[in-house]
Amino acid sequence: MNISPETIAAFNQTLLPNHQRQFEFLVTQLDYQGIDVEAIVKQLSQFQVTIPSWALGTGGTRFGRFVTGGEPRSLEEKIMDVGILHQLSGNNGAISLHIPWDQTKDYEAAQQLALQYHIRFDAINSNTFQDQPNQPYSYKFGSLSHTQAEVRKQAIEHHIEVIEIGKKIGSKALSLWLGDGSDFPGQINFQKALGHTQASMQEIYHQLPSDWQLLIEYKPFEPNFYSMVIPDWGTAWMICQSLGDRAQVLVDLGHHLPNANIEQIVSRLLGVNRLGGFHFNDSHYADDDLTTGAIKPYRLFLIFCELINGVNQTANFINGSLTWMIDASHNTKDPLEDLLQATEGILIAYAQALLVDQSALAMAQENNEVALAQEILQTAFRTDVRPLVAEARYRNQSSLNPLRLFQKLGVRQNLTKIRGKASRATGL
Ligand SMILES: [Mn+2]
Repeated sequence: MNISPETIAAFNQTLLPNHQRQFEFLVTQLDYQGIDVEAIVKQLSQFQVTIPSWALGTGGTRFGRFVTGGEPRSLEEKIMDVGILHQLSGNNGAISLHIPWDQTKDYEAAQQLALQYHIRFDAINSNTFQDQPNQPYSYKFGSLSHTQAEVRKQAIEHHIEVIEIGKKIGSKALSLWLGDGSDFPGQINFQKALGHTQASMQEIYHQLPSDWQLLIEYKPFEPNFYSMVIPDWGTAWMICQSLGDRAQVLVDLGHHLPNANIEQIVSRLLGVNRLGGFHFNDSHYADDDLTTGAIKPYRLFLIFCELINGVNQTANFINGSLTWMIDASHNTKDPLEDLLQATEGILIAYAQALLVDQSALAMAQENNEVALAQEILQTAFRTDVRPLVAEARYRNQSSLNPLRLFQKLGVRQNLTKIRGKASRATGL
């Protein structure tokens, strides 16, 4: 399925008069504040958020899974779905694969198909948190951290295989989240488990092509409920330090204990040049994987403020090496509608952060003007920037309102007709 530029243009025509009124009103306000609107719109139109292959189907919970209908049945159909998202939004020009879920016989053909949709392959993900059929050793008691050398060896070899697949499709990063840990006190030796993990990662790191990054993702609990081998950014950073410059920490918004100050973590990692990537989602309790911006939009905005502030001093984060990906999965919403909403939420937070008067904020901080500093941030956050985001999409020849067009065209109904009601995306 394809959404043609003509279809998008015709739809945009119907929304254009109203959009233009809103955009011009906002430009007048922002001009008055001395903000360079053109520069912001350009940054928004260039910003690309990667879609993970596993978010294209219903995620489910440990209690069950409700089908959506028309879920992608193969890697090719997953690429097509990301293609649809990118045609609508103009901000989803990359897909992140997960091995073995996305294994295919013909990676060349997958690459060709992605090219047709103007999609590139972002970081590739490994999986040692579940056993695969015919696998000699089980990961029930860990993988890279396992007490037995043969299990660790199997897990290391899996990662090397993932790198080989990544090379075929043009990925430039291996993303590693380790489910290893323990459920009960005394079950594992903390020092030994970390030592094994570090040694295993060293072997993987040595196999990494010179222009690749190793992204290490931390998580405080789940699937293990007493301890995780890499529970926090400090441990991930420690491992990165022992590996080398191309090992970087990946921050997943849902991978923190309640009320953690994630923006400060982002700032710390940027400060030591170890922030490698980001997984966007939102949560109320733990790793809820809800739509980005649906629960705590102010926190998302504050994170973007730190990103802009920190990266300005080191590198340009849009064209730089940071990986941006949505990592969400749930049971109730249409996955594609959810991803469009998440992309919008991310772009809104980014746009708001771009409005912050950085020099005024720095001065307020230097002078300890607490109320003023807060006011500067809140003024930006409370601006309705949706016309800026829509304008960026319009200039990309994408839809002024992606979600509405998705629904109007009956995309899900069409996909269900082609793929069937009970089709199931490969994954968990
Ligand atoms: Mn993640």
